[in-house]
Amino acid sequence: MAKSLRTISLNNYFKWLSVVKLHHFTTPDITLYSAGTPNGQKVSIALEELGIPYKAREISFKDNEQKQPWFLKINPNGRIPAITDHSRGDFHVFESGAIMIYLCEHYDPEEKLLPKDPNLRSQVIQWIMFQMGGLGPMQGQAIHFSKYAPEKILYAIKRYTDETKRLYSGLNSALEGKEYLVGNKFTLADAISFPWVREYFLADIPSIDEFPNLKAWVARISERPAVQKGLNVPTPDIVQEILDNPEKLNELVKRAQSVFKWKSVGEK
Ligand SMILES: N[C@@H](CCC(=O)N[C@@H](CS)C(=O)NCC(=O)O)C(=O)O
Repeated sequence: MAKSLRTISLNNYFKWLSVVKLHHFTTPDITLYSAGTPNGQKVSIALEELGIPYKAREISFKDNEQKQPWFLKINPNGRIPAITDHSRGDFHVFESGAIMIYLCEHYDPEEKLLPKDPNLRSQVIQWIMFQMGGLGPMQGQAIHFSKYAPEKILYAIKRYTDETKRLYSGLNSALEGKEYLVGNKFTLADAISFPWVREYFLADIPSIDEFPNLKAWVARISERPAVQKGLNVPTPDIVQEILDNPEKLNELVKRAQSVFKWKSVGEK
């Protein structure tokens, strides 16, 4: 590992000490391997919301670091995010949803993000599965075909964009009369889908005005201080840069295209 680790959470370290005293836990020592994408941001948002001390290690897609042998030992799937929990014998976890559940199982004694009540817990896990099996893969394809594919395949763009909007409408209905998806408080259910929905415009969806509950939910979550911190790990948040300066969209898409060099999905 040539790059140095960046310690980003001294505040979390002190916050955590009080939790340790109260619940007799050991202090966590976690490395997060990530890049500035929604799948990585979900995990840094969870870490920040839980107030867990951690170090972030940026994985360079430009150098294809995610496919290097040392990283494949941590995540055989060769993708970010992943974590290593040094406080539990260098235990590795990959797949963002699995990481978020792991963090709560070990480091959420106050049930901040994952309730213990079986019904509420089931509801949170249902939204985790919805995101991991539906929203992430579908919106990911919508973004790929509308922004990064070397040729414009209208059928593929429409198929994945329509499916993403269908998934948004499910979220919008679930949010009717509610501020958060489960149990009237922010949980993993919200943390996992939020970084994807907020970048709807990358998926050829010009606005989410037709989903007013979802739009208000995005605005509400964006204001959470821990969420803002998590979005800027391990690099400054590009989506916010585009939201602030929409004319930067093309420039940033070009930058991403050059990083992936037209890499197709599933390619090694
Ligand atoms: N299901 C995985 C998806 C991870 C994923 O697709 N990560 C992307 C960035 S968002 C990645 O590492 N891409 C690099 C590559 O495909 O080589 C998860 O949720 O952790």
